[in-house]
Amino acid sequence: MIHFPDGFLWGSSTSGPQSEGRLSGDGKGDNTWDYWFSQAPEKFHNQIGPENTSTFYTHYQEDIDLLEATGHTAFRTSIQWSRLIPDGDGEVNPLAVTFYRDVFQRVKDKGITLLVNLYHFDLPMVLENKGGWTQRETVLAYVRYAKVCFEEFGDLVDRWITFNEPIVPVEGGYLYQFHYPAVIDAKAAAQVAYHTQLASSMAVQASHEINPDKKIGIVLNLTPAYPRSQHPADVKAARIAELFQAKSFLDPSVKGEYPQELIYILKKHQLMPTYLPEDLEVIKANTVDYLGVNYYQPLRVAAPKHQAHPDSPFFPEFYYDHYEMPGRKMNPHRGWEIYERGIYDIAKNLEKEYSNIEWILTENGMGVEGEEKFRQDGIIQDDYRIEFIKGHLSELHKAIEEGANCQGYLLWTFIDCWSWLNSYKNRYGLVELDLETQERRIKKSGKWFKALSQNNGF
Ligand code: BGP
Repeated sequence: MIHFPDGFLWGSSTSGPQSEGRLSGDGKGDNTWDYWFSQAPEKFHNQIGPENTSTFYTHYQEDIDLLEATGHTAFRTSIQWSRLIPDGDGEVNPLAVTFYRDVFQRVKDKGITLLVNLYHFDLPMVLENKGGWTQRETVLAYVRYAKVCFEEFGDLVDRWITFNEPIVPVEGGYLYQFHYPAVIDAKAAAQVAYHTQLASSMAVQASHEINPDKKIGIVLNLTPAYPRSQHPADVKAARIAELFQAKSFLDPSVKGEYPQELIYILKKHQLMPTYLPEDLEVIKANTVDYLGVNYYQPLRVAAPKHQAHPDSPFFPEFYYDHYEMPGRKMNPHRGWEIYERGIYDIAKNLEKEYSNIEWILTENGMGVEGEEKFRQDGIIQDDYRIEFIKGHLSELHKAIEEGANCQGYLLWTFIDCWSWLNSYKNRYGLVELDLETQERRIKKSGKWFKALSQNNGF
């Protein structure tokens, strides 16, 4: 039996835009996903858009009962900026305040630790139309929004989160075209990344002023970049991939400064963002109290085979190729590698290089396409998910025994939810969602997870 430390948190993560859905008269404004879907529904799997997410807005009372039924001692969701302040920087929507207060109160009444994220890829469209995160005005609007959240909900939230995986909208929106505005513009990408970091640091500052007793962190998708071999060229490729993928937010968020080598590369390619010297003081002085770590799959890279064409737009892949390791273990239902040891390596890296900062594993999970084929006697028999969780928990446990400062494990996700361009393609939940009827049914993993939580191990 593997036992976790007393008080270790067990639960799951979801987000507002992926679970709430929209109801006529709810006062929510459009965010970039609402707009993009209205313009290009064909980009979204089965043309299911953000309006039809898992109806948490109307089912939350029942869903919070399911948190208890699946053994949650912690739950993470996000506030939708476009619900609270529909145009991003104007009036507060009173219906949103009532909704979130009721949700948070009910979670608290069950004795569940509540983690609330302020931003999960969802920019109000009015701000996007003014240039979005390329503009400093968006930073200021975000900080105002964050302060409204701290003031309206600070009494109910246990831990705040400034952003979820901030590198993803940078890559998706400005390099690889899977988030709006889906352009290819590395200079804008660097500016957006910088403004997001500044917004996060300023929100940390505001939170510490308004709710000094509350911890605030940032959620990063961290994976070490594993080199193909120990050849110096492969090792260099991995070091640079990690600068872009992880250290671009990890270092300023935890250490208060950017890695010199990243600055050097950005300067070399004329990609340095515009900034004010005093911003760097703000970033330096307002590091996070804890980290959320999302981990699904490792990043494996090799030295690039080819040199970039001088006229090609800049991509981080000028410095590395993605690499598929022969014999890797796969989740064939999602097309992602499974590498449990990644958790241990992340934990060791945070322990050694980031002063053993407190952290929570805020996302880890197994997406499965066509999961209904695993239904037997009315229940999804997701033994593969149980094995996936156990494998990762074993590595996490080993790291904790050796001194890692991890305080909890949150699975992605609670109830199958909508996921950006993938919509409902990949199912991740402990609870199955019937898209036709909106009925919720606990999967085998949901029952197992309750036992895991009750036993504080397996
Ligand atoms: C994470 C995001 C989540 C969720 C998850 C699964 O990176 O934080 O919002 O989408 O990935 O992704 P997918 O459904 O594409 O497999």
